[in-house]
Amino acid sequence: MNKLKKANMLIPVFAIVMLWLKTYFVYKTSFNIKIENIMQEFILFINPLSFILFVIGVSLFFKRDSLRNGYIITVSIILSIILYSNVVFYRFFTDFLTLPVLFQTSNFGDLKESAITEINWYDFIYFLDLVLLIALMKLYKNAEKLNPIKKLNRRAYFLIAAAMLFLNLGLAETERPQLLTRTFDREMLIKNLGTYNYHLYDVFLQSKSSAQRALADSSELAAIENYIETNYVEPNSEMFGVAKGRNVILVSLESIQSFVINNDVYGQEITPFLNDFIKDSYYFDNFYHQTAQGKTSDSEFIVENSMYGLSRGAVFFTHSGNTLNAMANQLRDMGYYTSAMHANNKSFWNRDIMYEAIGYDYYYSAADYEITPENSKEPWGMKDKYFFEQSVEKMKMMRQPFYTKMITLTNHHPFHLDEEDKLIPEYDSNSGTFNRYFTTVRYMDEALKEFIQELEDQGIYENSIIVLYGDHYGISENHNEAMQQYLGKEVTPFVNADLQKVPFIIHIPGVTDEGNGSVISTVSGQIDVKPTLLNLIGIDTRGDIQFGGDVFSEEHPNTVIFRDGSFITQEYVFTNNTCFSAISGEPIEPSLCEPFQEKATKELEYSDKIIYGDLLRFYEKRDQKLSIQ
Ligand code: GP9
Ligand code: MN
Repeated sequence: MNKLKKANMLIPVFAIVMLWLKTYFVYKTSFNIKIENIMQEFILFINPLSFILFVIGVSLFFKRDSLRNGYIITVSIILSIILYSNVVFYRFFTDFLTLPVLFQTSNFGDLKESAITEINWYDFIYFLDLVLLIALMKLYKNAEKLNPIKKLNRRAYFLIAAAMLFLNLGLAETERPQLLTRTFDREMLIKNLGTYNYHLYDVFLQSKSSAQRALADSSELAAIENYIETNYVEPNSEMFGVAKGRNVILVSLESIQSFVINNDVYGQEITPFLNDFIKDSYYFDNFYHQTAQGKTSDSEFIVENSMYGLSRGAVFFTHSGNTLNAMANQLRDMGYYTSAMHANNKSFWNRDIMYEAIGYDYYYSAADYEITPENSKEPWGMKDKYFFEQSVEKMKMMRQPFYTKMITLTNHHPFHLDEEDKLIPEYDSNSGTFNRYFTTVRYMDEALKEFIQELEDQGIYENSIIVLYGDHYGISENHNEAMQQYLGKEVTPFVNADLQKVPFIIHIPGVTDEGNGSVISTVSGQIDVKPTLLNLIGIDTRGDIQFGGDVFSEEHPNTVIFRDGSFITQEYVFTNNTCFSAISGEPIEPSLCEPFQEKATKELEYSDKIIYGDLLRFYEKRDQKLSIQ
């Protein structure tokens, strides 16, 4: 009898303890969670418990052993899979999963190869406890008749579970006030709430955003319009309209970071073409990517709309039905033929759907390119050189003026290249990813050189402006050790913020070429691209819903805000919840950063409000002041 009773609770208790300890083990070994004091460590330790207690606690209601065990093992498997998916995701993105990302199923095929490189043979240890659990269940199989748990005991159990939850929330609130209202930083949530509660919270957020659209009305736009008008950046009058009537060729450069510019690997230039090209262009050397989980698609959204992406998931997926007033929409209204060119499946990042809203007349996707085994390299398919070559052929047929947004692909993780395409040696460090990165960047640089030449040969170059920007980082913090070796200095949070710089290059034939370019060091980001380019074309953006400003303007605020609420100004770098001096790189008095923190929070909230409420459907389009003819 006594043995039976013990077995009664043994299995649920074992499952609880194993899941709990495993989760904590994963926190400590697979995620890089910054712990500042003993209290934070304690919160981290207890935070998986409340959720596990609740869900395993449900098993106390079962009357039959087999049912109860079936339930416990199912829950354990599901939680283990969630945990492990986070581990794999984190290895690649240094981030945690969110519900919208999980539903990006059409990406899964293409991402598979990338993900596989992040799976290790020893990962079975993440599931070892399940084997023990099953063994234990087998061992006590004979105890078929369960002593039903007394109501009182069950109550006591759930009371403990609830107490655990409130203890956790209470401690988290003292450690991090307003945790749930300011959800820009996923790491903070995981650290304080625990991974399972966080996922639950994520489900809640997702439902909330669906409700938000239904409830939004036009009055919400007024305050935002006010804010935008107050922060409006007047164009630089000398630059306004400089590229009027020209074709706009905007190229998104995959995974390129600014540290490769004018840099070398064992004495060999990484980007010899770009190093020359920037002398013939406006080159912005303090320009940052502002993407989050939506990676390339976030950069596209930000660049096209001068609005922020979302803090969770990709707006391309979560809000592809929204009304937008994108750069492509506006150029199309001005008589431009607009298109996007990218030799990948059209549904990747839900582009085929989202591009309709952005306003491209046509999307030249994989189906429009001649892709053969000879001109492609798995997993990402068509190599940049061929992509550019075939794209120019298409451009020749386009009605002018045209606007086209091209997206390169070869310089994508895992950075694989055919032998004949390797123009410089790999770097030598403990990270293969990091070592290969330089060779694919070098390949992309060569492809760009041929592309510009081709544009000249085909007579498209003269009447166009060519704009290049990096979409997001290529080297995540997982490769810090290798990065440290390469840079010859420690990758502190401050240095890491600096590494988020990506190139932004505006090349205007007849204006910037023949050595007439210049380096512009305004602190800026992808959010500034739309107003900057539209002003060059001669389109006034006053009255547009936008959060960026013309980078050529004296009035530009010299600030960039990131999706997690961190920011960089000329004087300060606020990252990792620490205020640094931008000059010395040393931590400084937090209060110095506070006014900007408020501005950053407000701006991100406004941008989110527009997206969640689909507020641009209420936006009255102004008459365009200029017509291109
Ligand atoms: C896929 C390409 C890469 O089409 O844009 O996407 P990423 O993984 O960089 O977001
Ligand atoms: Mn990308």
